[in-house]
Amino acid sequence: MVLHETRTAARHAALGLSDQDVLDMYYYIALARALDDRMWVLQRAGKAMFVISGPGHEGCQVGAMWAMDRQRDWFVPFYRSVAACLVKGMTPREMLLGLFARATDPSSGGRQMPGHYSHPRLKILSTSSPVGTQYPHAVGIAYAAKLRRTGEITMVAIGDGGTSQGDWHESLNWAGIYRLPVIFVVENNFYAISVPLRKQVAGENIAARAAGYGMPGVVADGSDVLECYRVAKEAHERARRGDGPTLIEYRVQRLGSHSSDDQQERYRPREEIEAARQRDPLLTFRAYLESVGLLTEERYQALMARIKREIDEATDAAEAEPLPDPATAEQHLFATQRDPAFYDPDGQIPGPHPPHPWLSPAGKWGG
Ligand SMILES: Cc1ncc(C[n+]2csc(CCOP(=O)(O)OP(=O)(O)O)c2C)c(N)n1
Repeated sequence: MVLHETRTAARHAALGLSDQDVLDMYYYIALARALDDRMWVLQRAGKAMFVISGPGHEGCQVGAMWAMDRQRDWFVPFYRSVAACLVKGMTPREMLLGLFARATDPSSGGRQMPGHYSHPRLKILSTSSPVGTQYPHAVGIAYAAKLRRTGEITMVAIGDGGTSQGDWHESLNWAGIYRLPVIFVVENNFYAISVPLRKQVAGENIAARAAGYGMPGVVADGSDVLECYRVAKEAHERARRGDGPTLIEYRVQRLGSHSSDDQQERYRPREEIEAARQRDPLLTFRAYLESVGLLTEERYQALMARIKREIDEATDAAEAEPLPDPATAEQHLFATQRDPAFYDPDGQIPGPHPPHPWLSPAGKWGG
């Protein structure tokens, strides 16, 4: 027993993670799950129109984001990125503001669908609903970072089905050629809504495709949080050295239905759903922390009480916020300052182009 503890304790220490780090990682996994559960309850209670979230994906997301510089680096999420956005700095209240479509929602002022997280100050980019479109955006950020020598790394996430999109392949191709500082994450939960992986991906695995784009591809078990961290750390170091992108395939379990508009029991065998629950990172990481003596029953209960309080407070605070003013419905949808020299309704190409009207003379946005 002592031998086992010593060996497993060395696992996180050997990766450069402190005891506090791994306890904090567990906090975020559990916080994300509690927020997730709350979002579903709110949707079922008629307080939110739709939920799409990430139960089962939290372990790999926390592991991956732990390897990033949360201040300096960029994150381009997808709808399952609840835990990753929390680690990056979004609060449960901010995420619930999006679910309730409140005016103060940082993602979009209540305009985006739930699950489309973004936060300009935290360098979390807004994503579009068509799956795959976040990948070229991430490559664009990475390309700019390389040209400007900012040292910023970009991480972008997608599901396995999303890798069938042309955007995905074009992004890897470009990033490989220009050796861009980007980490391509695929959270492979083996389903795209009800379509199984075998109908989306031929070949051994998704990571193997990296070879065709001249970058390393790695597979990691999403229920092994420390392994998820290790591969992301390696990818981050590689990007920082200027060696270019990495493709990471995290194999995860989708513990619930695709979204609140889906019923997975109609297309997944009961045994498969049961087996998925055994790989829940909330359980596997808790078992690890217990095995190394870090998560005592007392600590666990205190953590759960803290999380429940935080989620309750966040729910009340977000729900109390006002809805957007209908008079602002068109804000951020259409350009409002049309400069005739810049915008030519007759189809004539004007030139030379003046500075964009939204740019200040110093070239800063919003001037
Ligand atoms: C281009 C496009 N096609 C279809 C959809 C509808 N859609 C939304 S999520 C989704 C499944 C994507 O599956 P996957 O990438 O495996 O991610 P998962 O939801 O399993 O995490 C689909 C088909 C969409 N949003 N965009």
